[in-house]
Amino acid sequence: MNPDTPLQLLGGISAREFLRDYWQKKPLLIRQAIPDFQSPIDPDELAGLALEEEVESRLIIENGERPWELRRGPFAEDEFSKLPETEWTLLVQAVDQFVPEVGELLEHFRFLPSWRIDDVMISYAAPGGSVGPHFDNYDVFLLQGHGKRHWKIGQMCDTESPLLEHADLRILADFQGGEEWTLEPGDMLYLPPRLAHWGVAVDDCLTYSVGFRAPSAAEVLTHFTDFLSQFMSDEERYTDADAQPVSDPHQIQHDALDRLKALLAEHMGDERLLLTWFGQFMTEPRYPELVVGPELDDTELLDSLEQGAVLIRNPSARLAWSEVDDDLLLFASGQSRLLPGHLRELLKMICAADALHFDNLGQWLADDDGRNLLCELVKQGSLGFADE
Ligand SMILES: [Mn+2]
Repeated sequence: MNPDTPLQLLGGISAREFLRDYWQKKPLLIRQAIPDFQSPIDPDELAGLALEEEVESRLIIENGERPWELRRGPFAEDEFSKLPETEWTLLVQAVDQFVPEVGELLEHFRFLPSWRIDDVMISYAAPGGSVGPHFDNYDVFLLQGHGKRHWKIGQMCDTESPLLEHADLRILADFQGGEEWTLEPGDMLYLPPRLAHWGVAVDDCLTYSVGFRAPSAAEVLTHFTDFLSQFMSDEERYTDADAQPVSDPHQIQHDALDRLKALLAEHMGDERLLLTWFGQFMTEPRYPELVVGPELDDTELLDSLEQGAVLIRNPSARLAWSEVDDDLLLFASGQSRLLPGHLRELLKMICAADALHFDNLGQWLADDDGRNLLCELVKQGSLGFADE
């Protein structure tokens, strides 16, 4: 993709301009980001998903049993019929994993790394429905799917920003409204992290939130050091073979800190392990129980493909790749695999994985490493056979 091509999705600016001027910096309203957008899912289908055990859903009722009542799914069918006429919202997470047409929307966002994308949450709101003024720690693109929603943006927030007292929701006690817009189907609003926003349904409305993910600094440190510690022996310790006589035995001298810093730097600076950890961490699936595959061997895989089977990425799987020296690393749903450099084009195909079949896999099926990799990914559940 040429980063300088003007994109309709971004209101006619290029990916390069968007990243330079807006990404993580300031909001952008895009009228008709997806012209004539027809929501691939309707409110009834969304409510249907919220009945399912494996789907994460929430209901927020502004004037429920208490203000901003939160209920968690899965819901029973009759729960929806008992709701008031107005001022409630149903939120369903990761709809992209359950409805392929919703997953396809993510194709529009290929100018950003796929491992930064979290999920497509869809919310349905009755007239007047909202989840209150709030801020998120993530970037989000809010695409209007059906009906109209009125958005107000406010101030930049942080952990000090006062919130209403609520056990589960982070609703701002103080919203300093700025610009506001009414979004219609196909319109989209980009919001950077920590910008206060408040969207209220004008009529029955569906809003798609394409959410991004970024690990917190605390997560990076705790998870990476946990990962590193698996490779360390108990014998490797703080050492001070260079110690000098001390004048006061109770004082911790700064040379001790220097030795600690050297020990930390040696391990934290291991780029290969950092990359391995990061790729594994960023491809961990949201729902690992949905990434499981069948027992299969090379021959069975080859037979299936010869008979016309098509492999696609499991919508619950996450894939990414990188390079180390002359080798390649494939990250698949929290696992990593070191692979020979000649598989580069296959890795790219697998990660894009719209459809892998006998014809486009061609030579790779004759390559032992390639065939073996495909087989392992099917067994792991990251790739699966498309339904006929
Ligand atoms: Mn939000």
